[in-house]
Amino acid sequence: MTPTITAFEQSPDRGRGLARDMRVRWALEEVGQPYDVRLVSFKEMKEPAHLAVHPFGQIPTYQEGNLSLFESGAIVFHIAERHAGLLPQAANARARAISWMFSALNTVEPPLVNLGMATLLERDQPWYEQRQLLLVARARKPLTELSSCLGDAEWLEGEFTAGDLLMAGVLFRAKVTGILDGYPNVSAYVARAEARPAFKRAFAAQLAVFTSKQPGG
Ligand code: GTB
Repeated sequence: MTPTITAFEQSPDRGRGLARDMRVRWALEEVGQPYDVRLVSFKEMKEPAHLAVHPFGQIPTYQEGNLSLFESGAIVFHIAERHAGLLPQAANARARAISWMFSALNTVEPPLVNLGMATLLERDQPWYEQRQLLLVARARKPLTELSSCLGDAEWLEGEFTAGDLLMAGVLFRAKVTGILDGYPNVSAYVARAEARPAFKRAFAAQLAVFTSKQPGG
C-alpha cells in the first residue's frame, strides 16, 4: 500500500528543504518506496481532521492503511524497520544506528533549532548579542563532539544508516546559520549526504511543491 505523508502547502522556507517532511521523503526515497503527499495549510493543520492524525497539529505525518504516525523520527524509524537499506542486520550495529537517530534528534537538533529561532526572531532584543554567545556555545558543543567522533569516516557506523539520514538531515537544516563552517569534516559529511541520489530526489520533490505554487508554476 502506498503511504501518504503530509507537507506544508506553502512552506515558509520557499522550497529550501528545511521543513521536516524532507527527512521522511528522503527515507522513502532511500528504500525505494513510492509515496503520496497531502499538502496542508497552516489552518488545516489545526483542524480536527489533521489533529486526529497529529496531536500537535504539525507536519509531517505518515498514513498507511489503518496506521497513522507523527514525529519525523518515528516515521523514519518505521520506514527503516519495514524496508531493507537503512538499518544494519547485525543486532549491535542496528542498535548503534538507532542511538545515532536519537542523538540527532535529542542532542544535536535542539540547540541548533534554538540558535536558528533566536537568530530569526530575537534580533531586535537588547539582550540579543549576549544570548547569542550562549546559544552558539550550546550548539557548538555537540557539533565539536560529533566532529571528533566522525573523524575522517564516511558515515557514522561504516555504512549509511537511518542514523546518518537523521543526523545529516538535522545538520543540513543548520547550514544556513553558518555554524558548520568551523567543522570541515562535518560539512563534508553533510555534502556527501546531499550528493546521494535519494536526497536529491526528495529535495526536488519538495521544491516542486513550492515551484508549482508560484505564478506560472
Ligand atoms: N518534532 C516534530 C517532528 O520531528 O516531526 C516537529 C515537527 C515540526 O516542527 N513541524 C513543523 C510544523 O508543522 C514544520 S517543520 N509547524 C507548523 C506548526 O507548528 O504550526 C519546522 C519548520 C518550519 C518552517 C521552516 N522554515 O520556514 O524554514 C523550517 C522548519
